[in-house]
Amino acid sequence: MKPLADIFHSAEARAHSETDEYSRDEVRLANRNSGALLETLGLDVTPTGTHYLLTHFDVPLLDAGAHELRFHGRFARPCTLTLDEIRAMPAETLPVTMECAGNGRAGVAPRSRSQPWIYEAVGTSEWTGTPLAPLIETAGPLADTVEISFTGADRGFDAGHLHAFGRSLTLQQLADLDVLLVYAMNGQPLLPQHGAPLRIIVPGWYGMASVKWLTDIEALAAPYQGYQQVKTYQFRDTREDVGRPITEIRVKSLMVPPGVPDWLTRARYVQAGRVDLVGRAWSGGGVPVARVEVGVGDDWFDAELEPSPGRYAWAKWRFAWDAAPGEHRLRCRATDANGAVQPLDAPWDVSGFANNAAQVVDVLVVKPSG
Ligand SMILES: Nc1nc2c(c(=O)[nH]1)N[C@H]1C(S)=C(S)[C@@H](COP(=O)(O)O)O[C@H]1N2
Ligand SMILES: [Mo]
Repeated sequence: MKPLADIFHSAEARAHSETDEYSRDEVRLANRNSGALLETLGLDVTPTGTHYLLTHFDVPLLDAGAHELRFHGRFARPCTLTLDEIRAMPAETLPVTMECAGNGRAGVAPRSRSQPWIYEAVGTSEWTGTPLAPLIETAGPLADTVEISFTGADRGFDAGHLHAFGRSLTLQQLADLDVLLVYAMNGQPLLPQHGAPLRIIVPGWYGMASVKWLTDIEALAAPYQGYQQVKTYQFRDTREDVGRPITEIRVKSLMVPPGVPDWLTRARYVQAGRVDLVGRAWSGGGVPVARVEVGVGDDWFDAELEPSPGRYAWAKWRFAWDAAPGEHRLRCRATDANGAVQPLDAPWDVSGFANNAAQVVDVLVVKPSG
């Protein structure tokens, strides 16, 4: 192991990995940040216990009874709200599909050493809370305010920088996005790992914007410089690239892997005949999905698409596959209403962000026995 001083004081970029072998550090991260079970893609709402998790540092265990949310900085009326006061405000429940910007990272080569998601960092929950915009308006950002920052109670190091997890949104983004200040997930108080007692949900954006364990909302007269805003969540072509901020979710789809799996490889074993393939498709920024296609080898077929249960929630699709005996590579790809289509190969990014390449499921189809 490296000397500890090197870990905490070095701003050196993490080395890429060219191999299919995962380091102990990546396996430990994968154990902490579990992903959704793909078989739950048949459901509108992901069961809370299988919703993916992405926590950079340690989960802070906060006391809901004593929790306070502070509005400070360039506000005309700075204030502090308790959870009871927030719960007494007009409540809204919104189904929102959230996806981690790192989802698909393991499919981008060479691989950035980080949480090695394959497909599973996505899920849909019914989030309950109060709309954030009216609260910001009540606090009254002064005329020189350009951004509002959101800070969580968790802190730690990344590349030698000690920081609290925080993000910001411009006033224009706050006006355009339906941001919710959330205290419940699927009708239950937030679990510790999902941000209890209070978080925000930024619908249509990748998950990093939805700050958990929220303690501070600050009005800023200059753009926010928090590490997770300016350093981590940026698209970069090269390590030297200054980067472009990651915002809306890219169009994507996934299927429930059919048949039964092999324990270790998850390859699928399916009986020949009609196989009902089902899955979900979503896009960012409230843009609806227009089309889903299923690939069987090199042939593509249109799937049947159901209306989505909400502007920011994924839509169900289904396709009846007439499975002939043999080995098949199944894929699915979605197109959104703006005409954006999922690529077949992973888009390049230094940190492996926003890989929305079509899912691949390898299937062995056998003649029905008996
Ligand atoms: N305070 C805080 N908020 C956070 C994070 C974090 O590490 N700390 N992770 C972010 C990222 S990268 C994602 S993808 C989502 C994941 O939310 P979940 O764990 O509830 O699924 O939370 C976001 N909010
Ligand atoms: Mo994430």
